[in-house]
Amino acid sequence: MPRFRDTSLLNSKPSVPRKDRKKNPKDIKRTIDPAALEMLDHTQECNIITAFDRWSAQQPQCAFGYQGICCRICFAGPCRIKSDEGPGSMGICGARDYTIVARNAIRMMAGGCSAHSDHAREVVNVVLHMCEGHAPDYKITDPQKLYRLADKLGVSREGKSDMELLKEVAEIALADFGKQDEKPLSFLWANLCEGRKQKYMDCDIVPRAIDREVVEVMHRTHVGVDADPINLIFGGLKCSLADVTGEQIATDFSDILFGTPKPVMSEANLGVIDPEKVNVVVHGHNPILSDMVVAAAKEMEEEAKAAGAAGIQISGICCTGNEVLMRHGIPLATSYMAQELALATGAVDVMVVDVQCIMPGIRNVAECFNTKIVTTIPISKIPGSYHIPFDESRAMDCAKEIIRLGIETFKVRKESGRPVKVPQIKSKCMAGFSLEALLDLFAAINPERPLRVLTDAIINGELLGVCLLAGCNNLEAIYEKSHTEIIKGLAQNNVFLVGTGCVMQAAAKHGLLTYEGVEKYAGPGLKAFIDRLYEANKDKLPDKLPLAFHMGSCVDNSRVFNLWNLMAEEMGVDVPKVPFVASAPEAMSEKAVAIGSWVLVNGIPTHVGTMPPLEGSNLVWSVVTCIAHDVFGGYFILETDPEVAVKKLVAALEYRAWKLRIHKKAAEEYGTELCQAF
Ligand code: MSK
Repeated sequence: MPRFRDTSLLNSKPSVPRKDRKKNPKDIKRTIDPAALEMLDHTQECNIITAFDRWSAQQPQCAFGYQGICCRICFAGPCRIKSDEGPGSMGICGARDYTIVARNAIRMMAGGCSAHSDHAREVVNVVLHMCEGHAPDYKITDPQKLYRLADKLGVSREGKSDMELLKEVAEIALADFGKQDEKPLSFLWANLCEGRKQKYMDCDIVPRAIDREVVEVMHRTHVGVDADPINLIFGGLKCSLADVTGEQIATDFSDILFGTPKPVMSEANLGVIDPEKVNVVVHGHNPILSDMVVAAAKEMEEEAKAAGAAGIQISGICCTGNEVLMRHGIPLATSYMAQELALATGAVDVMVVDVQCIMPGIRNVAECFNTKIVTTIPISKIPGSYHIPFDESRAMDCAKEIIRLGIETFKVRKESGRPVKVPQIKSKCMAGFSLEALLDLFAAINPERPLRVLTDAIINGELLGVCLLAGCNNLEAIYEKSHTEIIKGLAQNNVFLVGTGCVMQAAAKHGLLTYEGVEKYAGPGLKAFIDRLYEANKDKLPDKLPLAFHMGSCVDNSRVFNLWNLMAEEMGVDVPKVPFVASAPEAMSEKAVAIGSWVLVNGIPTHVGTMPPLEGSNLVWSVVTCIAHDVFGGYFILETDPEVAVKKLVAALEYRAWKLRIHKKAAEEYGTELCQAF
């Protein structure tokens, strides 16, 4: 086989070694978001403390924790290992650096899996209760999605009402959480291409039940159980596959309940907060609550006007913001790292939260104003906040109670005459690209085989490949700088961009979810591809297509998981041969660790722009960056410099596309099967 032109960039080693990763703790203005910068001046002036100040106060952070070699799983410790001192440095129990780093890492995977899947369980429970008549405010909004799901799971639809069918499908989902047999998870197996199924069976990482895999990780990482780093990591990877199953369940049932997203226009950044309106910010993750709040606000518009407001402005933060943006075009206030800055405007009347990514610090900022923080879920409370328990049997009443509190707070705000500070900064954005919506765009060009539109564009070289942009914000990086630079850099290299979570919120805020973004940053191949898609679909689109395609919330990474499995099937290969990469430029949460792990196991090279706590063990480092490639085809590219990250992601895509073309040519020339080696 001819040699690939340049393999120097096919490596995972960060270009900046640990000792040179310098940060200036005095510079708290670690962002490129103009609205956040304006608010940071304001918070400094008013002595309002936010995450940006706390980041500074935390410097320098513990080097043991940073590298993953602080062990706290029993209280004989904490034990800190100096791996460069060799085998003599062990925990009190004798645990070596590799055991400690691997144990810590897979506990993070289990944490992420718990969060995604508990979110999913809540959605399925609402569905079941609705089918039994106990959640009257919910309904089946997308029956077609239900039918497709039933077909995929092999559930007969004959003679069943929609509610009966939905109940049967929901029971299969619930079984995936707690079944006791050794069979694979239904919602995982129904979505995998054959190559991946075989790989997971060969590697003995087929998850059996979501809850069981989390419990197994907690057990095997208890003091004195599993000390073998490879065994530990493979156990964690099994749990990460349970995580994607939870995400799949959450997405599928949310679409059935609230509708499968379609392209929609909206706006993003703090400028969407309107001081003349009752401002209710939905924050967290689960659409079970936020969708109902959106519906309640529509019904209560007149009540708000009677109180002297110009109306009700709902806006979103984090992934519940993504959920209501995708389905209803609700604007985004901001993303994870700037959640306190939204409150520091003084114009938010109620911030209603459910689960995940809610900083406890929001309560302190809210106290500076009359803002009400409302928690709604029994497992997620913040001292000093209001708690309105969200009860699915009277969901609309609960949502109205929250809006009413917003109206009352608005009245007090207006009567007080207290000034507010809202940066007049916002960007137009297009979102709503579910997998179905993407396939629909492709189908306008090739109705029989819609995915061919994308795969052909890659094979003929118009596109270099596809990149999933996922993950959080992390002040280890400059807030939203890596996100935006990586999006622009990949677009210039003709990479088709799909994304979820807070990355897409950054893209929305910086004008990258618009056609103007295409005109400014897309390479000629990507621009031609997006223009062709638009031309074929212009009658049904609200605007020209954007530079990056927003596919939803964290759990909606399942949509992208479906996309690359379908691409693999369309191309007749296993996933590691598909020119697909992923990037989490500012990863932060345990959920991001779980996602990154299953993306890797799926066979996708995965860039992480903030260093995960793995550097304490060379062995674990080698497993996730090198051995993972040989076994699964995916590997981590750990790179803090966004410019270098773009080069490495482009190199990974070029290598895959080059190999695929050569193998295809060889198969055609010699009349053989397409080589499956990656
Ligand atoms: S909200 S998990 S900070 S993407 Fe899903 Fe953003 Fe990460 Fe939370």
